[in-house]
Amino acid sequence: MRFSSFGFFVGRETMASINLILLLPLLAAIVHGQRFNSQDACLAMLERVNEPLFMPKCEKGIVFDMPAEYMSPRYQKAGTVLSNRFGEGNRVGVRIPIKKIQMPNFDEFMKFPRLAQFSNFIPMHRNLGAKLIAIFMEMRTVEDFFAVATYLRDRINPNLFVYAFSVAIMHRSDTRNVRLPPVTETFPGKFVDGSVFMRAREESSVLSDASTVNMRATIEIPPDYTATLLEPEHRLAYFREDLGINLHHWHWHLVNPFSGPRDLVQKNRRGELFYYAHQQIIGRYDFERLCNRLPRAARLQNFNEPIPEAYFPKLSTQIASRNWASRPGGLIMRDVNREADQLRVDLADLDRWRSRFLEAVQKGRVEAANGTTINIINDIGIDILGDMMEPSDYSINRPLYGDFHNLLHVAISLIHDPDLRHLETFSVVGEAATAMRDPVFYRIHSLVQEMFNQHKLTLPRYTVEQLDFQGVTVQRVELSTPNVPVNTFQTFWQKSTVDLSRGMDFFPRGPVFARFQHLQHTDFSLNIDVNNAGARRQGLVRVYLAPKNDERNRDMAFVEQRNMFIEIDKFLVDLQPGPNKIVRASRQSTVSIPFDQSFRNLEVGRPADNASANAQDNFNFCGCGWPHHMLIPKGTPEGFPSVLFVMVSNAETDWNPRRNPGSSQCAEASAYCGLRGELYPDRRPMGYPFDRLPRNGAVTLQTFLTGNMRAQDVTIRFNDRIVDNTPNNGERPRTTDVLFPPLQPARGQPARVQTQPGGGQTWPQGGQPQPNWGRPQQPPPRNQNQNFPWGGQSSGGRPPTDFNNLFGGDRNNRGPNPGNGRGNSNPIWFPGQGGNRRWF
Ligand code: CUO
Repeated sequence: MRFSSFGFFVGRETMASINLILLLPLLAAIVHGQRFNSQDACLAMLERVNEPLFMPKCEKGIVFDMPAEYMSPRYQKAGTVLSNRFGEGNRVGVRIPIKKIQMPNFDEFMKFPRLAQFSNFIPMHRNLGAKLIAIFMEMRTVEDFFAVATYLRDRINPNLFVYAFSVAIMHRSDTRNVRLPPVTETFPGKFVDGSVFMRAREESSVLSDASTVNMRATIEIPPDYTATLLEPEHRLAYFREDLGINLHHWHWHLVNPFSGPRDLVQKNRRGELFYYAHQQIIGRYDFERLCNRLPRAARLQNFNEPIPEAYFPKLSTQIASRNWASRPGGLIMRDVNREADQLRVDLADLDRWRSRFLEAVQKGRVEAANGTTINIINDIGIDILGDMMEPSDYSINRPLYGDFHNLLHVAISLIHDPDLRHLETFSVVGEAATAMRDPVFYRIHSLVQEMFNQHKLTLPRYTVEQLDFQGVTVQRVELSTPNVPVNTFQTFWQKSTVDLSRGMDFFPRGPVFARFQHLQHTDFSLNIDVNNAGARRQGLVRVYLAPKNDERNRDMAFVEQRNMFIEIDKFLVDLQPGPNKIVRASRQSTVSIPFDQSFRNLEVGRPADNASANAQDNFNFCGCGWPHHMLIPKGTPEGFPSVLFVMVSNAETDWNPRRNPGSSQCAEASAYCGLRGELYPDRRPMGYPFDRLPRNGAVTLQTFLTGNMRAQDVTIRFNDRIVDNTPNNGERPRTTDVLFPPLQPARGQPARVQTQPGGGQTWPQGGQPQPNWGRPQQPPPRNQNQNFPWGGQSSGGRPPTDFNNLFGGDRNNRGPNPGNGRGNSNPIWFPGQGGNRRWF
């Protein structure tokens, strides 16, 4: 379906009129002294989604100059009057012209109730979302796109609108540099205690004018508002309810929608990324559980047994002013049959789909929809299984393998009202933005991981030759954190403040600050000594962390421990012949994004429209990474024994150079999210080298190590204190930027490498001095920089605008390799699996 703008319906003989019509928006812009600004328009669209669009939005007072018929029928008369009246006062700072185009019939979307909750896990909702995304994506120009969005925004369900609009903003070539506000701002009700709104309303109405607005108190969100420690699962609330973690999960699913236009869904290794991102979530959660003296999460095995985990979210839906449903312990899933959502889920179907998945894994091949079978005992198998499990639109055979993971979310989320007799909607586990709050999420995904793991057990084990990097030896790994003994991580609580006013649709306006507590760790750096017996070359450094002991406080068996390694960092180094000393700062991690990137106020400090492409790129970073404050598990006050693993591999064979080395905006947190418009950087299977069973004889981590690896015992020491970064000079912060100074050096910088011709030099007592954030100490030479996918020289150009090339194209493309006839001669495919690497 493609909709033409109004002008294109006019005949050829009226070209002059066409030109005039096409110029109208521009003329309107000139009249108002503004030009169309997608970032302003996006922010205004997503502010106060329950409030009509003709009202001024954002601090700037943005008003859309739109045709009267775009306003919702309820306000068409009043809207025009009001909109003009706003213009008479000071409230309008920016007018955004909206083009008049011919609107198609949107009845299908309007039938979906405006006050309903929207869940992508429900097929009917998902189809609506996919259709709306397709409409947004197909609009020819950014003005047409915003015309349709403006028309729909006050007519259709706000949750549906925000989802499809956000996906389109991220993926359209003409808006991909537009930064979305975090969903915590658009729908704060999905993230913070419902009582915050009542208190916010009171503060806003009492302290409403210019002389008192700055006296509004910051609203404290206590860390223990969903339960008490009588409930053992509540020990993990700081993880499950963390704003950054839930934002990450929301963002991940926005970047990787499982339904929609083909090029948008079928990204490079998408199914495998679904596997890996969630495998890491479970690994991290289990790590935290062990730190809190709780056993690892048990997978949900029997769909007919009571679920002991309870969850009472205490969140308000905001849109309908209802509470999200709670789930007392001991409820049992039942078949779901809800006509209004066109939804039927039989538990027997879930059982059947699970059996078919496991049968395919056992046989080592899956059956495609056309009846052919496809071998999955190879590197691509996990990608096929990921799409099949979720499933995405590109499940190999949806009728046979079903809708397992999505409908398992749905069945549990409707456990309290499976047949709609109480008119209740789904609970938090039914939506990506809220699912990770509920303990049952981890039971669902532990089951999913176990099913994937069954497949990984069938794969050939890595041999020493495959793992080793000839001539490269990791001689020493040392973790240094200021003011604590070497090889110790230090964690503590921190309080941070966010402004929720964008999502508060009540008057009077003004800031609404909420302060919450979250885990944090002290900055650390890794010091790695590597000896290179060969010529100068590039190495790829993988850094993982795992617990040492199991629930019984005994050494964890390596076959289990390999599932517990969480990725901390991955980066390239330039290895000179002889000894090399590598220093890597924690803030450079390519797993995480800094806190202030998740929550930054997009109206403050944004580069001017005519700023350089680089300045805009650096502002418009990708928000998908793991939150940096949750990079290191909590540990224990006495010190939680863990092991830090470092492996240096051959970058020539393991790394995909970037296609667009100058487009830095999403480069920083590739590990769980991939890179926009690029191949997944690491050519090895995700989770390598721990994704498969260790070779025979490698029964411990120590015996698994080859010369290019090293394991270092470390301790995670939790300091039970709260650091409040709120300035105490009487002025409250306007944004979290104030609380978190800008992070430097740029996260695209490679690790600092020092070569020590004489060798043998040790680090000064107490570890490395803290890095100088203000200035990279040893930038790589210019010519060498070009080889670093992490940043390198900017091309100075804009990101590619060809939508078809976004996200790296087809699943098979892992970059150049000889085995599949797609590229150069880098031997990334393992000799043990045969030379002919045909996947199908
Ligand atoms: Cu992210 Cu089940 O896929 O929540």
